[in-house]
Order: sequence, then structure tokens, then C-alpha cells
Amino acid sequence: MTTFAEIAPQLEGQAIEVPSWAYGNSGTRFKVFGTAGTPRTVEEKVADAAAVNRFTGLAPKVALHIPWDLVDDFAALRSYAEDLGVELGTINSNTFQDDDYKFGGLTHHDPAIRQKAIDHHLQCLEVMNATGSRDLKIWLADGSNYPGQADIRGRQDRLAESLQTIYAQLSGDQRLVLEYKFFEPAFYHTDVPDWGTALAHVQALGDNATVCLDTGHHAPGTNIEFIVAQLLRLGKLGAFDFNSRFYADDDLIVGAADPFQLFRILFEVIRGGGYGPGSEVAFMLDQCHNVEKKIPGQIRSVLNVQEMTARALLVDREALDQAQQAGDVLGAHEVFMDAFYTDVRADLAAWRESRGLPANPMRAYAESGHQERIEAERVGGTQVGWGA
Ligand code: LRH
Ligand code: MN
Ligand code: MN
Repeated sequence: MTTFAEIAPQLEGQAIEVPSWAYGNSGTRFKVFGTAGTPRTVEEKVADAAAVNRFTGLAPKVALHIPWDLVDDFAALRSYAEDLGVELGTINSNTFQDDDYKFGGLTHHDPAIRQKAIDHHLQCLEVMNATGSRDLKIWLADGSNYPGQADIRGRQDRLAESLQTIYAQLSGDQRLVLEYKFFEPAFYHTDVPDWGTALAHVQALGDNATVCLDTGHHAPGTNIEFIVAQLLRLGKLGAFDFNSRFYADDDLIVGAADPFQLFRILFEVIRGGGYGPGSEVAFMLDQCHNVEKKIPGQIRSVLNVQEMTARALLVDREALDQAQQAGDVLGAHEVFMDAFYTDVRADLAAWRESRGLPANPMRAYAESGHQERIEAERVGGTQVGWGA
């Protein structure tokens, strides 16, 4: 049996990037509920991310979405973030909210619109140069609603060309990370619907292009940990967008819907060398908090990832290997489940305290008065939101 004390050193340095858009208002196509204390500026979003890091020690970077987080001076935003103890992380492009992209962006049949989408990505690269970000994350809403509406094959060819043009402009250790999603907003076909398509494109680009796996972007029943194992095996798992889902792309708190799935994913990450020093996999959250408070929602999320990481590290790999080699099906399963069922909360609390962090970050935040302060301070101005 592996003990918590044995795995504790491996929890050191765990970093989960938080998305700026988690702090803004969001909702469904039915309603966006405003929340007291919601940021009015990009700086206030960064400040909220910094609060999550202060209470947990787990979130040293905040991802930005362009143009939602467009500011005049990214170098200034960078030093503002650094003064608060966080860095600016992944830059996410956005070609899904401009009328010109009604029929696609990087895949569009009209070269002028395609060029506009390419230029947007080149602008994102400039932002990255100023923020010091490593990753350009591309998710495309491109697709079609009706059979016959679009030339599926032609769109793949144009996508490959557009990505090539963007990739050619990466500098230093910058990476292009391509995210897939099986449907929505397009309902018949999506141009990057699955990990196979994403992999085909990034493999054609080169070493600095990898795949982003958003846990909410799969059909029900998909074995996501298998995809993790395969992409790691091929050296092509670049990033996670963590969240959880009951039905579609729900963007709920990671680990809330299916903690066991999160455990299985993290086990494969660890098994495949995607965790710890030397790993290049970016752990990111991609979530919205529609009805709950946003900062505690993010604190809960990073703690869920930490908790399941600890449990996945607890799998007795030697015993598992022996049982597997012996063909001991139920023995192997038991080793796996023993780790999953181990409650690590008390150990984690003590571990946090030994590092000068609150034993219970959720309670510490609730008792800190921080929420009341931002609710009182942030009156006037316009609250930012998904799309603002
Ligand atoms: C698309 C997606 C993608 C976007 C984000 C806001 O569903 O997961 O990562 O950038 O949501
Ligand atoms: Mn995502
Ligand atoms: Mn999504």
C-alpha cells in the first residue's frame, strides 16, 4: 500500500491554470445571471485569479481569451499580474463571435475571411510575445448544420493551410495547441470534432503543435483516459481544459459530475509521464460559474484536481503491475479502487498547513471577508461576461 507521506513530495509544484472567463458572468442561451462582485475589467479578473492562488497555492497562472481580454498594454497587464503573484498563461483565440465567421474562420471558403481569422491568430501571437505566454490555444466553432451545406473535405484542406501559416509564425518555445469538440455550435459536422482529427493536423505541423483535451467535449460514454494514454504515448498531449459534464458541454466544476472519471484520467496522466517535473502538459480549467460564486467555484475546482491527483498517485503501481502480469483481474481492479476510495482530505489539509497555506481553503476564503469586500467595492461600471 502506498502512503500519503510517500506521495506528498509529488504534490509540490502542482499548477492548474485558471481561465479569466470563469470570473466573468456567464450563463446559458436562456439567461445570464449577474453576480455581485463580478469583475468590471481584465485587471479585476486577474486579481480574482490571484486570490484563488493565494488561498490554494495551486493556481499560479491565468489564461486569457482574446478579444475578451484585450487591453492596450499587455506588458503592463503582465507586471500587474506578477505584482499579484501570478503569471499570464495560455492565450485562447476566438473566431466564434464575429458575424464574419458565420460560416467558419480558418476553414472559410472566402479567402478574405480566412485571412481575417489567420490575422486574429497572428495578433494572439503578438499578445503572447508581450505576456510571455507559451501556448496559443485554438478552438474552432467551424462546422455546418446540414448535410450538403459545406464541402467537408475542402474545409480540412483550408484548415491545414491556415494552421500552417499560423504555425510558421511561432517563435522560441511557443506552442500551438489545437482543441477538438464533437459538436456545438455546429450540429451536423464540426471541422475539428475529435482527437484523431486534431492529431492529424498537429502532426502535420510539427513538434511545437499538440492537442488540447477538453474533458467536456466528448460523446457520453467516451473512454477519455484512453485518449489521454494514446496522446501521451505519441508525445502530443499539450493541454487539458478541465471541467465536468452531465449532458453536453456543461462546463461545470471539474470532478463534480464524475470524480472517478477524473481519477482515471489523472492516473493515465501520471502513468504516461504527463505530470511532474519535465512534463509539458498544461493543466487548465475551462469552466463557467453560472449560479454559484465564482472565486469559491474556482477554489473548489483546483482542490478537486489536487485531491484526485493525490489519490491517483496513491495507486500502488508495483502491486498493480504484479496483479496485471499474473492475470489477476479482480486483484488488479482492487489495487486501483483502493487508491480511488482513499480519503486524502485530512492529509492534504495537514500538508497545506505545513506550507503556510490554509488547511481548508474554502472555509478560509469564506471567513476572509474577501467576497464581501469585492461585492462592496465593485459597484458601478459594467460587469464583464462571457463575450464581453
Ligand atoms: C469551447 C471551449 C473553448 C473555448 C471556451 C470558452 O466549447 O471549450 O475552449 O475557448 O470553450
Ligand atoms: Mn475548452
Ligand atoms: Mn467547451
